[in-house]
Amino acid sequence: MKNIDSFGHVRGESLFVDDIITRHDTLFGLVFDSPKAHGKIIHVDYTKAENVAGVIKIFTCKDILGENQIGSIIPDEPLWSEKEVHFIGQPIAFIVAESVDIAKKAKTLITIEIEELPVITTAKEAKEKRSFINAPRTFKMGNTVTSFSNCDYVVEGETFSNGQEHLYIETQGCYAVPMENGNIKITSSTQGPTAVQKTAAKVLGVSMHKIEVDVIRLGGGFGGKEDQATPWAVMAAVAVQHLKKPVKLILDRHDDLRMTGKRHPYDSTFKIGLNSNLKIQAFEVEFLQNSGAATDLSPSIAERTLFHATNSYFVPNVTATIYCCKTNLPPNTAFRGFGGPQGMFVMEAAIAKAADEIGVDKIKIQEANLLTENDTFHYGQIATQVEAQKCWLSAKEKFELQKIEKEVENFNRTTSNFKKGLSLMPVTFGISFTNTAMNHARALIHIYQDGSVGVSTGAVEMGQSVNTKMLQVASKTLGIHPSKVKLETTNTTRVANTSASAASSTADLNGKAVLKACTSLIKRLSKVASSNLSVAEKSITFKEDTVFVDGKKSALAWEEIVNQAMLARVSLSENAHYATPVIHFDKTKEKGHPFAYHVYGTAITTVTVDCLRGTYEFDSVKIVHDFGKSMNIGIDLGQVEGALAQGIGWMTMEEISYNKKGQLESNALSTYKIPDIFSVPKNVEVIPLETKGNEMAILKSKAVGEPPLMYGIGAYFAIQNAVKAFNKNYQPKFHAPFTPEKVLFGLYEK
Ligand code: LUZ
Ligand code: MOS
Repeated sequence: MKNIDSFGHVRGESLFVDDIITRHDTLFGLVFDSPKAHGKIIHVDYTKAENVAGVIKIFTCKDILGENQIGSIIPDEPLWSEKEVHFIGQPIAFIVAESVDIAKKAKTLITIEIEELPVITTAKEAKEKRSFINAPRTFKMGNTVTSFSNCDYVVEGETFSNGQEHLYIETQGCYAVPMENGNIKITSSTQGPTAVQKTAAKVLGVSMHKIEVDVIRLGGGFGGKEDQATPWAVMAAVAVQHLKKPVKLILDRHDDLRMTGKRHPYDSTFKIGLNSNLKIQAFEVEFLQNSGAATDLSPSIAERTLFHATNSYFVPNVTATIYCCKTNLPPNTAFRGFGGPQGMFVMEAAIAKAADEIGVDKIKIQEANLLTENDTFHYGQIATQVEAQKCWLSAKEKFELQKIEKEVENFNRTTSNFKKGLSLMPVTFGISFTNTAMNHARALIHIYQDGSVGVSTGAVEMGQSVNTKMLQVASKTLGIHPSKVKLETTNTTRVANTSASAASSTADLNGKAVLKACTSLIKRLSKVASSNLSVAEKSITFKEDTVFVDGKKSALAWEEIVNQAMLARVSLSENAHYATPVIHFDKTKEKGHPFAYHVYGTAITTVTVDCLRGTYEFDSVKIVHDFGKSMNIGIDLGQVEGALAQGIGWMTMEEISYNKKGQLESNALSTYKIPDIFSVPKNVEVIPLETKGNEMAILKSKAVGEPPLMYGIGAYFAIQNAVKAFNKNYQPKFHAPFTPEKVLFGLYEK
């Protein structure tokens, strides 16, 4: 089945926040933000700006009737700065005017005096100055110290992975409208409708029921709208509370790039110990996460880094520590993979360095240490239904790895100005919010009396096609044609207390709730059909828009049974709640069973490096991926391809740059390069792993949003191998992204 948004998207008919037809009295907002990365606000003069014709009001912290606080995990982030600023782009005030142009003009007339304080931009610097968000955390299994002394090889090193801009096509935005009795309706481009509702209520000083949040769909989220869609919606809501007029705020691209946080850069150090049989005995790693100026989701992201510190490998002795380092950058935030990719990059670097020092192929070490059934993860979970080796071995076999290796060897022997590099990248990714309490969702289903169906869930559609999957679950469970099912907007008045659409878990959590609600409805309708047809209830099933008895089609159509239920005064609506069973985690011991299941896969990447220019092209990425029993292979393949391109972008070309003053230098698409159609691999092949699927996944179709991003890490090591093939003296830097400039330096370093 096609994504149900396909037609609307290509015809330009799909609605995003900025497409909503606005009320005639709508006002427009613009954020006034800090020009300095750290300092005390001495004075701000708004008078000239306020006098511009068409400026209605400039809001500051003084206008907040509730709390000036938007921090979700730790309350350390004001909506509008009061006395200090902590990053360039930090909101200080909110100009509301009759048009965006008027607001822009007013903004240029605001003058601000700031007494500057020292600026920290890197995690290393923050650690030296002991500038942290919270206490460090350590996950531990076995004893690395004693284990290292028994190892045949012990290798140490350090790595850096840079941040990443989300670059959703639709920038952050919202439209807030006053309703009656002081209620406010906010249409927001958020992954977390409840986060917006809760924070708006807190800042406005009203109850949550006063705030309705509606989400139609997002033009991309990637984690950038899990927490960071909230401030804009709340600003507009504060203005509505005072002005009693609708207020729209859409960030332009420059404002969005400057003011929002990104994927966290990480500085890491590792120590890995192996035996002569290439088995990894011990792994120690210290991650310095550049968290930015406020907590945001950083501690949760740090937690996922620790969970994925050993990627797809079994390591009996592990000590993994992370520091959330407070710097003067915009608060860094969720980004597809949520700290997992940063952790896995270090593990892959450690194995690559060990391979170099031992003098074996990295692939040999990887293969010798892949997870197997009943291995214990360092966080206590026992690995079951493990597909790590199966993915790896079938990738090797189906894509004829030996042949690829020969081709690369031959090419490199016979060509001098170009070199090829090859890498294998296994991925193991845990599915569930690492915070157990967040793993729940609800669905509200109405069967209308004509037999058509409306489905509301807590899932936010952001291009990942979750609505299509929800529709498939409903249509399959009710046994009716997909055209009879409509997905409603995501709205806090219909489905409350939602977790953000995140953690690759949205289809599982909300899908299970849809399944439960539809199953209850079918039970009710079966009862009606059983008395109508005078047959036993359990002989009844629903298929092909018809009631079936003992597997045979009856004359009773879906519409007819719905109508009869209506006449019999049977409820045609159902609300169901799903909470993932089994999972738990004890933070005092850092042990438990946090994930419903894991997703596995292996990617084989080959690249050709132009050794005169330092540029490169990816010949192919060949993947065996564990989809479980995919419920929609077209959509799932799309997720793999998109995630792969995004992962390759992070590892090779997307280079975020802040100067020493905390100013974003890569502040436009002319200085920040993301993969385009010319830079994605020429050939991407994905073979679904043959497997039974997992009961905890919706219809046994495994979560697919984030795991394939980490195949992109293979791109880094493929390039590294090509550079090594050209320059035997090259010392790997493990410093991502591996841009053409860095490749060129590598090719010619002595
Ligand atoms: N968001 C979150 C996530 O709040 N918790 C998670 O564990 C998570 N994992 C991946 C992506 N977003
Ligand atoms: Mo996320 S990184 O919003 O799943």
